[in-house]
Amino acid sequence: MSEPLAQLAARLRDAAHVGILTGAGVSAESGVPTFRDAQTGLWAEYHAEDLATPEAFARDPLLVWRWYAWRRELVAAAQPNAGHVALAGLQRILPRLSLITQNVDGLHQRAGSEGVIEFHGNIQRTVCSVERCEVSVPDDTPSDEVPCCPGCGALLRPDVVWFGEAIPVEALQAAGTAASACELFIAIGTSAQVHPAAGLADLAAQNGAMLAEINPEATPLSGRTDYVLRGTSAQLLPALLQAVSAIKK
Ligand code: BV8
Repeated sequence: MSEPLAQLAARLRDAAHVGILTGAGVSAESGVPTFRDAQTGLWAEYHAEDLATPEAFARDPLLVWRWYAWRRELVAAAQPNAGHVALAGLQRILPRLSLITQNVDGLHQRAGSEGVIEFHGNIQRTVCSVERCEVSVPDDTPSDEVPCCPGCGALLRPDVVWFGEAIPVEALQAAGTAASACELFIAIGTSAQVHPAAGLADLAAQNGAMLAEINPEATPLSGRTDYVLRGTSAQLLPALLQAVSAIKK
């Protein structure tokens, strides 16, 4: 076991409240491409940041709708990986673990994590683009049409936060409360470039929390962390769970 992993495990075991922020890297080993990965196939010519915006949807709703339909299928076929499962295991043995995710794939919930704070929404939910109420997509929706809200007739859209859109108030408040109250905040699989999610680590530190990062690569957060575990979440999180479980309180 590496020294930093043993130290982080000991810190986890002693913490009354742990805050976790996950990013696309945690779902990478489930086959869900990260935002920094190049898109594949027919989406290769597009950048995610250019499609995940209200302007893109207004300009070409069918293109954006099809991109999300492709991602929904990819996510539905994906399975939680060992990293997702280990995080659910840590939540079960620690006094309090608040999980904030930037991911919209629902894999943490499918792995058994509870009370997941979906900071950027969830791709499996579809809402009216005007009323924002959840709507189920009619099965007989033609593939060359964006379905419309049965209530008001407006276009339907994925229940995710696009660039330039505000984080849902409940998620923003819950994440802010957790980050401010935790003693240890761990950023896992995130490039720490998307705000305001990336600011949660600083909020935690300003309130006295120790910071840790689990990522194969350095990020803008790395220099401000107390613990750094360089590697993938599917390898390091099970090892961390095992190390924490081995420490008798
Ligand atoms: C807002 C849902 C205001 C959609 C997403 C301050 C400074 C700079 C910019 C801004 C700022 N404030 C606001 C902005 C603008 C913008 C922003 O941050 N832009 C960035 C690009 C500079 N932010 C916004 O627009 C936000 N809204 O601020 O609104 C407002 C307020 C009031 C009223 C109106 C408006 C909204 C941002 C949310 C955007 N939506 N997702 C969808 O998914 O389609 S964000 C999207 O990006 C995903 O959620 C994804 O999670 C995220 C990308 O970040 P990461 O998760 O970190 O993923 P990434 O690919 O970047 O990195 C992967 C990491 O994993 C890497 O580090 C890699 O090394 C690592 N990794 C790889 N493999 C593994 C691994 N780690 C572990 N294990 C592995 N195996």
